[in-house]
Amino acid sequence: HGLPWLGWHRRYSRLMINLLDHLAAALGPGGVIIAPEDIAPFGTDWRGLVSNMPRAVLRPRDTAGVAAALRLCAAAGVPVVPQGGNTSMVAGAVPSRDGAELVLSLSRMNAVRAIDAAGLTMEVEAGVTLRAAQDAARDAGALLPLSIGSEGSAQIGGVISTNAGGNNTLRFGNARDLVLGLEVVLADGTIWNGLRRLRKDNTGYALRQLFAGAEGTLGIVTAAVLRLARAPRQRQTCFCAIPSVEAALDLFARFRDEDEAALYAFEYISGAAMAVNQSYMPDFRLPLETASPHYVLLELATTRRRDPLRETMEAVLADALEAGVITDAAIAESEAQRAAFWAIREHLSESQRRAGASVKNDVSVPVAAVPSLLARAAAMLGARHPGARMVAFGHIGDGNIHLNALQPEDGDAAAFAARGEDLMEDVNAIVMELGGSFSAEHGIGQIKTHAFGQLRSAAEREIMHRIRAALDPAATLNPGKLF
Ligand code: 2HG
Ligand code: ZN
Repeated sequence: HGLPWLGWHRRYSRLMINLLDHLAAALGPGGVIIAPEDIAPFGTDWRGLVSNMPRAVLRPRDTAGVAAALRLCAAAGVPVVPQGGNTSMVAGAVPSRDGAELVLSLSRMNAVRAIDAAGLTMEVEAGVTLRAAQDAARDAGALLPLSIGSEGSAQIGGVISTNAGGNNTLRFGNARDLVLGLEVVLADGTIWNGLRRLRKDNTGYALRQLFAGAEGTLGIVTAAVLRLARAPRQRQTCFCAIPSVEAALDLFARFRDEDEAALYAFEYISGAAMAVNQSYMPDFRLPLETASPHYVLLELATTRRRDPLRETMEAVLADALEAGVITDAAIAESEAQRAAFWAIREHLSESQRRAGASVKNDVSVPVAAVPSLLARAAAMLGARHPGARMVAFGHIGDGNIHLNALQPEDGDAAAFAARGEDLMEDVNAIVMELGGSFSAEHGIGQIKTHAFGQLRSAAEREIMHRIRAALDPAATLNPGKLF
């Protein structure tokens, strides 16, 4: 067995050629890609912040293939970067050094292995996209209650490894809360099959929780058993104009007070974020008569057959309107309209990407502190980063705001980006004072490592280092991330 490309790549050392030859033999046809034009997309992150080409891309078809690949790479001491849909907001799934690492793509492991609609679980492979998993659950009459803007591309392995959050965290928790069982391959090729589908399994360390959110630094997730929910029988979705951030929290409290279990999503969009959308979203149409300084998109849902959900929605809105907590509202009258409301929310990230360079601050604070966070951040930006536009939106019901700063209009993108680290530090100082987190749902990747080193205690980092050293002593799994 020999590789046809042997000889055309002088940059490959003898060791690397040997390794790639063994990997090609282990992974079979299509299992190793090295042509520069084919590997290029695997080296650049979604935001275009980092571009480091891998030496090669590995595409195993099954768990045994992942194990074989990691065994060979460990023996050669070559680092491996696991990659799913490559939608990380913190460059967590691309190499940290140019030309020195291998990317291991989970894309070919894309089987939905089993769905238990009565037991409300599903077993999926790591390369299944979140949307494909949602669709499979829905076809079986259930709900996979995790929804994020990138769900069409994001894959289950990455969703779990980064403990993704999104729009239904409020009601169902983060990705880790949906993980009942996991299958993981360690750096040395050891396979841990923990694909149990039990609601109760109290047998020592919760290993599945250790790997969730570990950003691929402890092992590669190859399959998972996810907890499902019953499919809602009714939904009511509403777009509201609100006069202030305080009013958004007032509205949140009203809905929670009325029917907490029915509150599936409660999202905030600032007027500035909406304006960016208006400029960059194709076919943008505001669902309300007039523009507002703030908006909320909220969704109620219920599995109950006889539940006056629409009446609940209308009654709470009427009271809120009367109290001046909202100034306008539109309730979706069809599935198409509901989709249109959500499209506006889910396009914010893409619109902002098109608008130029930005510094993303995915932060959280106790929910009651959100108004103070936004006010203090706006004042700080005005004083210390004049021209930077604050484009805030996010999961306000969780206290998680994407407090993003966009480069000045007609400003210089490179000059703005050069001050990005300072801006992030200034925002994080406010966040820490309010008892918050500098990364609420996007993780650390290679963009927030500096903040992680500065803002987490020595003890906390030391615990993580020791866990990492125990499972991956040579630190060959996703190097340059987290630490
Ligand atoms: C969202 O909530 C994502 O849309 C992306 O977490 C946030 O682009 C962002 O900053
Ligand atoms: Zn988000």
